[in-house]
Amino acid sequence: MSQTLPELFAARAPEPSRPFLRDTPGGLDTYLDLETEVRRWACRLMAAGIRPGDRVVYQVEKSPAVLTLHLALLRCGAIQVPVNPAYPDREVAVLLADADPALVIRDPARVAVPGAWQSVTLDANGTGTARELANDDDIAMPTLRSTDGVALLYTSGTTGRPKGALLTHANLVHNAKTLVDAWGFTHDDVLLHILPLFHTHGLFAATHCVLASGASLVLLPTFDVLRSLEALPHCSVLMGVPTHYSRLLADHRFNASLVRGMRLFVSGSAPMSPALHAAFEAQTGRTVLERYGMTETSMLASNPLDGVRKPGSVGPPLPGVAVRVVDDVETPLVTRSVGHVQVRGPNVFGGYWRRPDLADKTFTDDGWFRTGDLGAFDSDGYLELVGRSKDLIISGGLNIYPQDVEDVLDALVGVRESAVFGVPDQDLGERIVAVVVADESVDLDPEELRSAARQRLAGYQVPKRIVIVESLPRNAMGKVAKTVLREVAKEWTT
Ligand code: MLC
Ligand code: AMP
Repeated sequence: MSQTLPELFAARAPEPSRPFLRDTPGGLDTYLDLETEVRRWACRLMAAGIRPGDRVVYQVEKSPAVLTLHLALLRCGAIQVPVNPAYPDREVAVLLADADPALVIRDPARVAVPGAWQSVTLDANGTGTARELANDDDIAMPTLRSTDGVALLYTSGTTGRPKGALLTHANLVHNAKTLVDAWGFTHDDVLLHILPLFHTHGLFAATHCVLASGASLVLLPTFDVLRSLEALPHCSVLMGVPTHYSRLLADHRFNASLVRGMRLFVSGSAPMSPALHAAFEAQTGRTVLERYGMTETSMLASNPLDGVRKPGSVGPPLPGVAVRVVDDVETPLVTRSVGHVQVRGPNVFGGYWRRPDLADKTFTDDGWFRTGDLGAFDSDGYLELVGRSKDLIISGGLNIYPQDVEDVLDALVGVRESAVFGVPDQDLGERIVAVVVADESVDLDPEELRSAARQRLAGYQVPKRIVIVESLPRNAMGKVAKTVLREVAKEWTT
């Protein structure tokens, strides 16, 4: 029978006295605390007029209050829109215009919400005007359906037309149940939560595995190597992006003895190099379980909990998820042939918010979702990702769409055109850089361009280096040849 997320979490909730948050201030020590707080917030939100299908945007720093808010919004049937706190107001305004929210919740430190949206504040301590929303403890919670929308996660297009992936209860229930089974979660697990709470990795994969198994978690407000080293001996599972693992490995205290109580390390959101896998094994005596996911699909493939984990591979498709590799005309390919990765299953979203125009590009005629990733299956049915057909940089597990950054650079005074691309980086996997062509007779200063770009982009989107060039290399079609630029960039010293 189809379930909603609140039904799944209720069915899997442990004894109310069981721990929920450990070593984490915020008043959510037990599942009873969590239930009390979630119920209170759900009533507040309903009393404030939030109804099923309403969008509620939150752009707040990571804290236990975000978990409460996430769960309360699920109960109200609202479509939640978590937004990266690093986004500047200009980008937020674009998302707000698209999401058209009934309520916006932001950190009190930020300036007023751009636009005429009903808004309240909430800070990392769980205080703010959101607490002043009228309460009505007797308010009835709405009946939800598994096909209802749960969350809008914006992918690219913050400088152009936004693309919000709309995920349903059915999508996320499938993901949570599948991961709990595949990764062997039980209520004895303690997850060390180091990820942001505005992406599918930290909000859904990590948090929902805990809630759908009655486990507990240590919630760090930001990723911090020292605090992680302190917490790890009290935890059993860690989920991170490769940058987390390379930063932990850089500290010699991250070793076999420290992690002896850990049963599982999961990596995803970006490729983990075989070298990093090997370094991890050499230093800890353990292996990382690498998996593959996407905002639009949640988790797709995973190396096994028990059995062979292959570095450089993301493992077989997860149960219930169909993955195929096809050529340019969408004919399925045989084992070991590299092609476009496509996916189908109950985990796959239905489409982008208010963007029916994208349906044909997003899905094939027979309903397969085009991931934009390139890969091949090996003879054991493990998927190996080898690249991407989409123009995307993944830096420290965060996606940067070059077009978004090029639009900002091109709009700067004195810039004729620009090209943004990623180069290999030891720490971030890929590092964003840009080449810029100046208008005739204009002398551009790269550092001034970076500062100007910073006014309009989130910090992680700002090119780490800008190089002024005479012209951009182009292919026969007139498209900027980024492969040529990547080769040229290899000569750069930093
Ligand atoms: C921060 N900065 C980055 C960056 N993160 N620059 C490039 N790439 C990044 N990923 C910049 C900031 O703008 C700032 O620069 C400086 O680095 C320090 O900021 P910080 O906040 O102190 O960053 P730090 O703690 O070092 O963050 C690194 C990180 C973080 C790896 C912990 O980026 C992170 O949490 N990444 C995980 C992202 C994630 O959860 N992805 C999942 C997506 S879901 P300045 O100049 O502004 O001061 C998905 C699907 C799936 O992909 O499969 O899971
Ligand atoms: P996002 O749009 O933020 O959900 O990012 C999804 C993209 O991250 C995928 O399409 C892949 O390109 C990439 N990705 C996620 N996990 C992995 C992985 N284990 N290896 C390589 N790429 C990955």
